[in-house]
Amino acid sequence: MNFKLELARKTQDIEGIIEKYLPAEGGPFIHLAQAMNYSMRAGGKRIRPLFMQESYLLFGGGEKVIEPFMAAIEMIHTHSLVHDDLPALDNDDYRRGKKTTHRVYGEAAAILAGDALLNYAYETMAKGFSMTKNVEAAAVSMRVLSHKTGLHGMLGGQSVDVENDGKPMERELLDFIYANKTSALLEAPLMVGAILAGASIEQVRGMESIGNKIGLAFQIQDDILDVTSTQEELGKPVFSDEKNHKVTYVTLEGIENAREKVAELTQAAQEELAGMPGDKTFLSELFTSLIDRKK
Ligand code: GRG
Repeated sequence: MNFKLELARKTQDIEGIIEKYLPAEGGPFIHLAQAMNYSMRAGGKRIRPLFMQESYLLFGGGEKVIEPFMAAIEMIHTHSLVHDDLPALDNDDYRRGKKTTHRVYGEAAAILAGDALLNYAYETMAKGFSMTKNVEAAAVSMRVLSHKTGLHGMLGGQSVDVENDGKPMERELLDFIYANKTSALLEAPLMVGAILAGASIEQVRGMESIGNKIGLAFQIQDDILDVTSTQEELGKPVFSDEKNHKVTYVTLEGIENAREKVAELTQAAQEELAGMPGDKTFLSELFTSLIDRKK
């Protein structure tokens, strides 16, 4: 298998799936639909739907139900980016190599587009209920996604992050923030793929644990890129953590320790993945590629 070619092919397929589930641009609310679609079409690595699809395949899934769930998690993720870029939060001008949604459509429209994307994600997932023989698995998947995205996951982590902005922070608190703000949204697709494919509870928990480690590694790598990359490569401003007075893994532990931690977490995730059924070749290479990612 040529990993790069396979990744490009799978990412293109995912673009097609996402496109199918985007709202039509028409009617009195056309401006809102355009703002939603602008952020969804702005690019992005599509890692979360890819994780979901790969986990689904690992456990032998073969129905179309996975597609609305894949589109939905990218909508949830994109909503978080649109809102995170707003003046009240990071106040960023660029995301995914393009002007941020509020810079193009205005702040009010970006707030509404983020809200609408989050809501549309659940409407989209619900479409999956009529696309599977295992409706219970679809219901459990929706519950997992809403849990990992909300108070007990991404949003909870983000709120603790925002409250501690500019304050000194211990590793323990930073670990909590990363586990929720970032890992939760990488655990969720691995879990949902497994659940929809009919994996056992132990296997779903195993995928959650893998997502937790990959999520931490992903966030620490994000901290590293913020101080080592360029805006052209990253598609968003660099040194934004410094600008926002953020404590990060890099500011607490230094860049070399941060790099070692990324490698260590990825290795641990790889070992857990090796114990899962199915062909793990692509997912394993994908995890490795995330350590070396440049954006
Ligand atoms: C709802 C305001 C709000 C925030 C939720 C997830 C999050 C918290 C904010 C987004 C910004 C951020 C730093 C998230 C941490 C996770 C992370 C590194 C996201 C970027 O994900 P990529 O690299 O982005 O997969 P692309 O653009 O490739 O999809």
